[in-house]
Amino acid sequence: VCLQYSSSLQTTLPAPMFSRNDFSVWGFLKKCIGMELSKITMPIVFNEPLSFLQRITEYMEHTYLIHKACTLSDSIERMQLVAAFAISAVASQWDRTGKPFNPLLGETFELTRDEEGYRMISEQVSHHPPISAFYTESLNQDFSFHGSIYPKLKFWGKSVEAEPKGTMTLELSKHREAYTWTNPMCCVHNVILGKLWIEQYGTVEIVNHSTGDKCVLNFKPCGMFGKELHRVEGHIQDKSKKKHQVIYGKWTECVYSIEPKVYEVNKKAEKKSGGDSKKHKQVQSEQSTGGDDADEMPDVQETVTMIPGTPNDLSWVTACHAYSHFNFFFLDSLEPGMIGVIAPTDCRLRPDIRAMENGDIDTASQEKERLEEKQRAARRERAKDEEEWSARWFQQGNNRYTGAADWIYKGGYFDRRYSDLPDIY
Ligand code: CLR
Repeated sequence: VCLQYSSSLQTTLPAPMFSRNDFSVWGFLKKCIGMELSKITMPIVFNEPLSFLQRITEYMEHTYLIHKACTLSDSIERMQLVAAFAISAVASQWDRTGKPFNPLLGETFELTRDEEGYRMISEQVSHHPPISAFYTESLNQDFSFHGSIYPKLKFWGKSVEAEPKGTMTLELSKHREAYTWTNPMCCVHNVILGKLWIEQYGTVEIVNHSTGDKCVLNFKPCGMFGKELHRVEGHIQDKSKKKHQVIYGKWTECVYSIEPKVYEVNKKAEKKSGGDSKKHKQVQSEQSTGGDDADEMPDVQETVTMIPGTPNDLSWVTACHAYSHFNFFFLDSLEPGMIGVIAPTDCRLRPDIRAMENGDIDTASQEKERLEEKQRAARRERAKDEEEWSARWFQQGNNRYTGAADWIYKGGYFDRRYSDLPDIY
Protein backbone atom coordinates (compact mmCIF):
# COMPACT_ATOMS: atom_id res chain seq x y z
CA VAL A 1 0.00 0.00 0.00
CA CYS A 2 1.39 3.35 -0.87
CA LEU A 3 -0.21 6.13 1.07
CA GLN A 4 0.31 9.27 -0.85
CA TYR A 5 -0.24 12.61 0.69
CA SER A 6 -1.07 15.71 -1.24
CA SER A 7 -1.73 18.97 0.47
CA SER A 8 -3.62 21.99 -0.64
CA LEU A 9 -0.58 24.23 -0.80
CA GLN A 10 -1.32 27.85 -1.23
CA THR A 11 0.21 29.61 -4.14
CA THR A 12 0.20 33.26 -3.18
CA LEU A 13 1.28 35.23 -0.16
CA PRO A 14 0.19 38.61 1.11
CA ALA A 15 3.80 39.66 1.64
CA PRO A 16 7.16 38.22 0.71
CA MET A 17 9.37 36.71 3.39
CA PHE A 18 12.09 39.08 4.57
CA SER A 19 15.63 37.95 5.15
CA ARG A 20 16.66 37.08 8.68
CA ASN A 21 20.34 37.26 7.76
CA ASP A 22 20.74 40.78 9.07
CA PHE A 23 19.74 39.75 12.56
CA SER A 24 21.84 37.67 14.90
CA VAL A 25 19.99 35.60 17.45
CA TRP A 26 23.13 35.59 19.53
CA GLY A 27 23.49 39.36 19.45
CA PHE A 28 20.24 39.38 21.31
CA LEU A 29 20.56 36.25 23.43
CA LYS A 30 23.93 37.13 24.96
CA LYS A 31 22.18 39.86 26.89
CA CYS A 32 19.90 37.20 28.35
CA ILE A 33 22.36 34.65 29.67
CA GLY A 34 21.16 33.11 32.87
CA MET A 35 17.56 34.08 32.32
CA GLU A 36 14.76 31.60 32.15
CA LEU A 37 14.02 31.19 28.48
CA SER A 38 10.25 31.33 28.72
CA LYS A 39 10.49 34.79 30.29
CA ILE A 40 12.57 36.30 27.50
CA THR A 41 10.74 38.30 24.89
CA MET A 42 12.54 37.65 21.63
CA PRO A 43 12.58 40.35 18.96
CA ILE A 44 9.82 39.68 16.50
CA VAL A 45 12.16 39.09 13.54
CA PHE A 46 12.73 35.54 14.76
CA ASN A 47 9.02 34.84 14.65
CA GLU A 48 6.91 33.14 12.03
CA PRO A 49 3.39 34.54 11.67
CA LEU A 50 1.74 31.60 13.35
CA SER A 51 0.68 30.95 16.91
CA PHE A 52 2.20 27.96 18.71
CA LEU A 53 -1.39 26.61 18.73
CA GLN A 54 -1.27 26.50 14.93
CA ARG A 55 2.16 24.94 14.92
CA ILE A 56 1.04 21.97 17.02
CA THR A 57 -2.04 21.58 14.83
CA GLU A 58 0.44 20.37 12.21
CA TYR A 59 0.37 17.07 14.11
CA MET A 60 -2.82 16.50 12.09
CA GLU A 61 -1.20 16.82 8.69
CA HIS A 62 -1.41 13.10 7.90
CA THR A 63 -4.74 12.21 9.49
CA TYR A 64 -5.53 9.77 6.67
CA LEU A 65 -3.15 7.38 8.45
CA ILE A 66 -5.61 7.24 11.37
CA HIS A 67 -8.57 6.77 9.03
CA LYS A 68 -6.66 3.93 7.44
CA ALA A 69 -5.89 2.38 10.87
CA CYS A 70 -9.62 2.39 11.66
CA THR A 71 -10.32 0.15 8.65
CA LEU A 72 -7.88 -2.60 9.68
CA SER A 73 -9.01 -5.63 11.65
CA ASP A 74 -5.59 -6.75 12.91
CA SER A 75 -4.25 -4.88 15.94
CA ILE A 76 -0.59 -5.19 14.89
CA GLU A 77 -1.47 -3.71 11.51
CA ARG A 78 -3.34 -0.91 13.24
CA MET A 79 -0.27 -0.23 15.38
CA GLN A 80 1.84 0.13 12.22
CA LEU A 81 -0.43 2.90 11.01
CA VAL A 82 -0.61 4.56 14.42
CA ALA A 83 3.20 4.52 14.55
CA ALA A 84 3.36 6.08 11.08
CA PHE A 85 0.91 8.74 12.26
CA ALA A 86 2.93 9.48 15.42
CA ILE A 87 6.11 9.87 13.35
CA SER A 88 4.44 11.86 10.59
CA ALA A 89 3.02 14.19 13.23
CA VAL A 90 6.45 15.68 13.86
CA ALA A 91 7.63 15.54 10.23
CA SER A 92 6.66 19.11 9.40
CA GLN A 93 9.13 20.38 12.02
CA TRP A 94 11.99 19.73 9.64
CA ASP A 95 13.58 23.00 8.52
CA ARG A 96 11.10 25.02 10.54
CA THR A 97 13.29 27.31 12.55
CA GLY A 98 10.93 30.26 12.86
CA LYS A 99 9.62 30.89 16.32
CA PRO A 100 5.83 30.77 16.54
CA PHE A 101 4.10 33.43 18.67
CA ASN A 102 3.54 32.46 22.28
CA PRO A 103 -0.21 32.05 22.67
CA LEU A 104 -1.92 34.42 25.07
CA LEU A 105 -3.77 32.85 27.97
CA GLY A 106 -7.24 31.90 26.72
CA GLU A 107 -6.23 32.06 23.05
CA THR A 108 -7.83 29.37 20.86
CA PHE A 109 -7.42 27.90 17.40
CA GLU A 110 -9.98 25.82 15.60
CA LEU A 111 -9.45 23.91 12.40
CA THR A 112 -12.21 22.19 10.51
CA ARG A 113 -11.12 20.00 7.61
CA ASP A 114 -14.23 18.60 6.00
CA GLU A 115 -12.34 16.76 3.30
CA GLU A 116 -9.96 15.10 5.74
CA GLY A 117 -12.93 14.40 7.99
CA TYR A 118 -11.93 15.98 11.29
CA ARG A 119 -12.13 19.11 13.40
CA MET A 120 -9.79 20.32 16.08
CA ILE A 121 -9.89 22.87 18.86
CA SER A 122 -6.92 24.01 20.91
CA GLU A 123 -6.61 26.45 23.78
CA GLN A 124 -3.76 28.02 25.73
CA VAL A 125 -4.72 26.77 29.19
CA SER A 126 -1.74 28.01 31.18
CA HIS A 127 0.75 30.85 30.75
CA HIS A 128 3.50 29.96 33.27
CA PRO A 129 4.30 27.21 32.45
CA PRO A 130 3.00 27.58 28.90
CA ILE A 131 0.56 24.73 28.21
CA SER A 132 -1.49 24.22 25.06
CA ALA A 133 -4.31 21.67 25.10
CA PHE A 134 -5.99 20.26 22.01
CA TYR A 135 -8.85 17.97 21.06
CA THR A 136 -9.53 16.51 17.61
CA GLU A 137 -12.56 14.49 16.66
CA SER A 138 -13.30 12.79 13.38
CA LEU A 139 -16.50 13.98 11.75
CA ASN A 140 -17.79 10.40 11.52
CA GLN A 141 -16.96 9.60 15.17
CA ASP A 142 -14.24 7.10 14.19
CA PHE A 143 -11.52 8.52 16.36
CA SER A 144 -10.46 11.25 18.73
CA PHE A 145 -6.94 12.51 19.25
CA HIS A 146 -6.15 14.75 22.17
CA GLY A 147 -3.48 15.91 24.55
CA SER A 148 -1.48 18.84 25.80
CA ILE A 149 1.98 20.22 25.16
CA TYR A 150 4.18 22.04 27.62
CA PRO A 151 7.35 22.82 25.69
CA LYS A 152 10.03 22.86 28.35
CA LEU A 153 12.91 24.81 26.88
CA LYS A 154 16.55 24.64 27.90
CA PHE A 155 19.23 26.93 26.60
CA TRP A 156 22.46 24.99 26.20
CA GLY A 157 24.61 27.76 24.82
CA LYS A 158 24.82 26.74 21.21
CA SER A 159 21.41 25.11 21.06
CA VAL A 160 17.92 25.26 22.50
CA GLU A 161 16.42 21.97 23.56
CA ALA A 162 12.64 21.60 23.76
CA GLU A 163 11.07 18.76 25.67
CA PRO A 164 7.42 18.52 24.58
CA LYS A 165 5.92 17.39 27.89
CA GLY A 166 2.41 15.99 27.65
CA THR A 167 0.61 12.81 26.64
CA MET A 168 -0.85 12.19 23.19
CA THR A 169 -3.97 9.99 23.28
CA LEU A 170 -5.57 8.43 20.23
CA GLU A 171 -8.89 6.62 20.65
CA LEU A 172 -10.34 4.42 17.91
CA SER A 173 -13.99 4.01 18.81
CA LYS A 174 -14.88 1.06 16.58
CA HIS A 175 -12.02 -0.98 18.00
CA ARG A 176 -12.54 0.30 21.55
CA GLU A 177 -8.86 1.09 21.65
CA ALA A 178 -6.72 3.82 23.11
CA TYR A 179 -3.10 4.51 22.25
CA THR A 180 -0.86 6.88 24.20
CA TRP A 181 2.63 8.26 23.65
CA THR A 182 4.86 11.28 24.26
CA ASN A 183 6.57 13.17 21.46
CA PRO A 184 10.34 13.10 20.96
CA MET A 185 12.74 15.83 22.07
CA CYS A 186 13.37 18.70 19.71
CA CYS A 187 16.67 20.55 19.49
CA VAL A 188 17.30 23.78 17.61
CA HIS A 189 20.99 24.00 16.76
CA ASN A 190 23.20 27.05 16.14
CA VAL A 191 21.31 29.75 17.97
CA ILE A 192 24.63 31.57 18.33
CA LEU A 193 26.16 31.27 14.92
CA GLY A 194 25.76 29.24 11.81
CA LYS A 195 22.56 28.07 10.23
CA LEU A 196 19.65 27.06 12.46
CA TRP A 197 18.52 23.46 12.06
CA ILE A 198 16.27 21.08 13.90
CA GLU A 199 16.92 17.63 15.29
CA GLN A 200 14.36 15.37 17.00
CA TYR A 201 15.50 12.47 19.14
CA GLY A 202 14.59 10.16 21.97
CA THR A 203 12.46 7.11 22.61
CA VAL A 204 8.76 7.22 21.86
CA GLU A 205 6.71 4.40 23.31
CA ILE A 206 3.24 3.92 21.88
CA VAL A 207 1.03 1.76 24.07
CA ASN A 208 -2.21 0.14 22.98
CA HIS A 209 -4.03 0.03 26.30
CA SER A 210 -6.64 -2.50 25.17
CA THR A 211 -4.35 -5.20 23.80
CA GLY A 212 -1.09 -4.46 25.62
CA ASP A 213 0.71 -4.13 22.25
CA LYS A 214 3.55 -1.66 22.23
CA CYS A 215 5.56 0.11 19.60
CA VAL A 216 8.96 1.31 20.78
CA LEU A 217 10.49 3.89 18.45
CA ASN A 218 13.96 5.31 18.65
CA PHE A 219 14.40 8.72 17.04
CA LYS A 220 18.16 8.70 16.62
CA PRO A 221 20.40 11.64 17.37
CA CYS A 222 22.39 12.44 14.23
CA GLY A 223 25.65 11.30 15.82
CA MET A 224 29.23 12.35 15.13
CA PHE A 225 29.24 11.27 11.51
CA GLY A 226 25.73 12.37 10.69
CA LYS A 227 24.92 8.87 9.56
CA GLU A 228 21.83 8.62 11.72
CA LEU A 229 20.43 12.01 10.73
CA HIS A 230 16.61 11.89 10.84
CA ARG A 231 16.58 8.11 11.34
CA VAL A 232 13.84 6.34 13.25
CA GLU A 233 13.98 2.68 14.14
CA GLY A 234 11.83 0.52 16.35
CA HIS A 235 9.62 -2.48 16.69
CA ILE A 236 6.11 -3.58 17.53
CA GLN A 237 5.65 -6.17 20.25
CA ASP A 238 2.57 -7.82 21.75
CA LYS A 239 1.85 -8.09 25.46
CA SER A 240 4.00 -11.20 25.81
CA LYS A 241 6.88 -9.10 24.37
CA LYS A 242 6.98 -11.10 21.14
CA LYS A 243 8.38 -8.93 18.34
CA HIS A 244 6.05 -8.74 15.34
CA GLN A 245 7.38 -6.01 13.09
CA VAL A 246 10.39 -3.78 12.76
CA ILE A 247 9.76 -0.16 11.79
CA TYR A 248 12.53 1.79 10.06
CA GLY A 249 12.87 4.98 8.06
CA LYS A 250 13.29 8.71 8.54
CA TRP A 251 10.91 11.09 10.24
CA THR A 252 11.45 13.60 7.45
CA GLU A 253 10.55 11.14 4.74
CA CYS A 254 8.84 7.81 5.26
CA VAL A 255 8.80 4.68 7.38
CA TYR A 256 8.50 1.03 6.46
CA SER A 257 7.46 -2.02 8.39
CA ILE A 258 9.15 -5.39 7.95
CA GLU A 259 9.31 -8.80 9.62
CA PRO A 260 12.01 -8.88 12.31
CA LYS A 261 13.69 -11.98 10.80
CA VAL A 262 14.07 -10.45 7.36
CA TYR A 263 15.38 -7.27 8.94
CA GLU A 264 18.03 -9.07 11.00
CA VAL A 265 19.26 -11.13 8.03
CA ASN A 266 19.61 -7.98 6.01
CA LYS A 267 21.44 -6.15 8.78
CA LYS A 268 23.94 -8.97 9.14
CA ALA A 269 24.55 -9.03 5.40
CA GLU A 270 25.16 -5.29 5.47
CA LYS A 271 27.64 -5.57 8.32
CA LYS A 272 29.54 -8.31 6.52
CA SER A 273 29.95 -6.17 3.47
CA GLY A 274 31.69 -3.63 5.67
CA GLY A 275 28.92 -1.09 6.01
CA ASP A 276 29.48 2.40 4.79
CA SER A 277 30.17 4.34 7.96
CA LYS A 278 33.69 5.33 6.91
CA LYS A 279 32.67 7.25 3.89
CA HIS A 280 30.66 9.73 5.92
CA LYS A 281 32.61 12.77 6.84
CA GLN A 282 33.03 13.72 10.42
CA VAL A 283 30.68 16.52 11.25
CA GLN A 284 31.93 17.99 14.43
CA SER A 285 34.53 16.83 16.84
CA GLU A 286 33.18 18.55 19.87
CA GLN A 287 29.88 17.97 21.57
CA SER A 288 27.20 20.56 21.21
CA THR A 289 27.89 22.41 24.43
CA GLY A 290 31.62 22.84 23.96
CA GLY A 291 33.68 24.66 21.37
CA ASP A 292 33.10 27.91 19.60
CA ASP A 293 32.14 26.55 16.21
CA ALA A 294 28.70 26.11 14.79
CA ASP A 295 27.27 22.59 14.78
CA GLU A 296 26.60 22.32 11.12
CA MET A 297 23.81 20.10 9.98
CA PRO A 298 25.33 16.99 8.45
CA ASP A 299 24.65 16.58 4.76
CA VAL A 300 21.43 14.75 4.21
CA GLN A 301 22.33 11.22 3.20
CA GLU A 302 20.62 9.21 0.52
CA THR A 303 16.90 8.61 0.96
CA VAL A 304 15.67 5.64 2.95
CA THR A 305 16.63 2.42 1.19
CA MET A 306 13.86 -0.09 1.22
CA ILE A 307 15.04 -3.45 2.52
CA PRO A 308 14.07 -6.23 0.11
CA GLY A 309 11.08 -8.08 1.49
CA THR A 310 9.42 -5.00 2.97
CA PRO A 311 5.72 -5.45 2.34
CA ASN A 312 4.20 -2.53 4.13
CA ASP A 313 4.88 0.94 2.92
CA LEU A 314 3.84 3.42 5.54
CA SER A 315 5.18 6.35 3.65
CA TRP A 316 3.87 9.79 3.51
CA VAL A 317 5.17 12.49 1.28
CA THR A 318 5.79 15.49 3.44
CA ALA A 319 4.12 18.62 2.29
CA CYS A 320 6.78 20.70 0.69
CA HIS A 321 7.38 23.89 2.58
CA ALA A 322 8.26 25.85 -0.48
CA TYR A 323 7.14 29.12 1.05
CA SER A 324 9.71 29.35 3.84
CA HIS A 325 7.89 29.65 7.11
CA PHE A 326 4.43 29.74 5.57
CA ASN A 327 2.92 26.31 5.78
CA PHE A 328 -0.20 24.89 4.33
CA PHE A 329 -2.44 25.63 7.31
CA PHE A 330 -1.90 29.25 6.45
CA LEU A 331 -4.51 28.66 3.78
CA ASP A 332 -7.10 28.52 6.53
CA SER A 333 -5.96 31.84 7.79
CA LEU A 334 -8.96 34.11 7.73
CA GLU A 335 -11.60 33.64 5.13
CA PRO A 336 -14.43 36.19 5.08
CA GLY A 337 -16.98 33.52 6.03
CA MET A 338 -15.16 32.82 9.27
CA ILE A 339 -15.59 36.20 10.88
CA GLY A 340 -18.40 35.97 13.38
CA VAL A 341 -18.24 32.18 13.30
CA ILE A 342 -14.92 31.39 14.92
CA ALA A 343 -14.48 32.34 18.57
CA PRO A 344 -13.27 35.90 19.23
CA THR A 345 -10.25 34.33 20.97
CA ASP A 346 -9.14 32.54 17.77
CA CYS A 347 -5.54 33.35 16.90
CA ARG A 348 -6.54 34.20 13.34
CA LEU A 349 -7.85 37.41 14.90
CA ARG A 350 -4.57 38.26 16.65
CA PRO A 351 -3.53 41.66 15.33
CA ASP A 352 0.24 41.16 15.76
CA ILE A 353 0.32 37.90 13.83
CA ARG A 354 -1.92 39.42 11.17
CA ALA A 355 0.35 42.45 10.79
CA MET A 356 3.40 40.23 10.43
CA GLU A 357 1.62 38.13 7.84
CA ASN A 358 1.03 41.31 5.89
CA GLY A 359 4.70 42.20 6.15
CA ASP A 360 4.18 45.12 8.53
CA ILE A 361 6.84 44.29 11.09
CA ASP A 362 6.66 47.55 13.04
CA THR A 363 2.93 47.27 13.65
CA ALA A 364 3.37 43.60 14.49
CA SER A 365 5.96 44.46 17.09
CA GLN A 366 3.88 47.26 18.65
CA GLU A 367 0.77 45.10 18.73
CA LYS A 368 2.65 42.21 20.29
CA GLU A 369 3.83 44.48 23.06
CA ARG A 370 0.33 45.86 23.58
CA LEU A 371 -1.20 42.36 23.81
CA GLU A 372 1.42 41.19 26.26
CA GLU A 373 0.87 44.25 28.43
CA LYS A 374 -2.89 43.70 28.28
CA GLN A 375 -2.33 40.14 29.44
CA ARG A 376 -0.19 41.31 32.35
CA ALA A 377 -2.79 43.91 33.35
CA ALA A 378 -5.53 41.27 33.32
CA ARG A 379 -3.40 39.05 35.54
CA ARG A 380 -2.83 41.90 38.01
CA GLU A 381 -6.59 42.49 38.11
CA ARG A 382 -7.24 38.83 38.88
CA ALA A 383 -4.60 38.84 41.59
CA LYS A 384 -6.22 41.87 43.18
CA ASP A 385 -9.63 40.16 43.24
CA GLU A 386 -8.03 36.84 44.23
CA GLU A 387 -9.61 35.37 41.16
CA GLU A 388 -8.23 32.19 39.61
CA TRP A 389 -7.98 31.79 35.86
CA SER A 390 -9.90 28.85 34.53
CA ALA A 391 -9.58 27.50 31.01
CA ARG A 392 -12.75 27.73 28.91
CA TRP A 393 -12.78 24.49 26.93
CA PHE A 394 -10.51 22.18 28.92
CA GLN A 395 -10.12 21.18 32.53
CA GLN A 396 -7.21 19.80 34.45
CA GLY A 397 -7.46 16.12 35.18
CA ASN A 398 -5.71 12.80 34.76
CA ASN A 399 -5.31 10.75 31.63
CA ARG A 400 -7.77 7.83 31.78
CA TYR A 401 -5.18 5.39 30.52
CA THR A 402 -1.87 6.47 32.00
CA GLY A 403 -3.02 8.40 35.05
CA ALA A 404 -0.62 11.23 34.14
CA ALA A 405 -1.68 14.86 34.60
CA ASP A 406 -3.59 15.95 31.51
CA TRP A 407 -6.10 18.47 30.16
CA ILE A 408 -9.52 17.08 29.34
CA TYR A 409 -11.84 18.64 26.75
CA LYS A 410 -15.07 19.83 28.34
CA GLY A 411 -16.87 19.81 25.00
CA GLY A 412 -19.19 22.38 23.52
CA TYR A 413 -16.82 24.53 21.47
CA PHE A 414 -18.60 23.78 18.21
CA ASP A 415 -21.99 24.78 19.68
CA ARG A 416 -20.53 28.24 19.12
CA ARG A 417 -21.94 29.96 22.16
CA TYR A 418 -19.08 32.32 22.73
CA SER A 419 -20.71 34.94 24.95
CA ASP A 420 -18.55 34.58 28.06
CA LEU A 421 -15.09 34.56 26.49
CA PRO A 422 -12.30 36.80 27.78
CA ASP A 423 -11.29 39.88 25.79
CA ILE A 424 -7.63 39.11 25.09
CA TYR A 425 -6.96 41.16 21.94
C1 CLR B 1 8.34 20.44 17.86
C2 CLR B 1 7.38 19.27 17.89
C3 CLR B 1 7.08 18.93 19.33
C4 CLR B 1 6.47 20.10 20.06
C5 CLR B 1 7.36 21.30 19.96
C6 CLR B 1 7.72 21.95 21.08
C7 CLR B 1 8.56 23.15 21.09
C8 CLR B 1 8.77 23.80 19.72
C9 CLR B 1 9.04 22.69 18.71
C10 CLR B 1 7.85 21.69 18.59
C11 CLR B 1 9.44 23.25 17.34
C12 CLR B 1 10.58 24.28 17.44
C13 CLR B 1 10.26 25.41 18.40
C14 CLR B 1 9.96 24.75 19.77
C15 CLR B 1 9.90 25.92 20.72
C16 CLR B 1 10.97 26.89 20.20
C17 CLR B 1 11.41 26.34 18.82
C18 CLR B 1 9.08 26.21 17.89
C19 CLR B 1 6.66 22.31 17.84
C20 CLR B 1 11.80 27.51 17.88
C21 CLR B 1 12.24 27.05 16.50
C22 CLR B 1 12.96 28.25 18.54
C23 CLR B 1 13.46 29.43 17.79
C24 CLR B 1 14.72 29.86 18.51
C25 CLR B 1 15.25 31.21 18.17
C26 CLR B 1 16.49 31.41 18.92
C27 CLR B 1 15.38 31.49 16.71
O1 CLR B 1 6.26 17.78 19.38
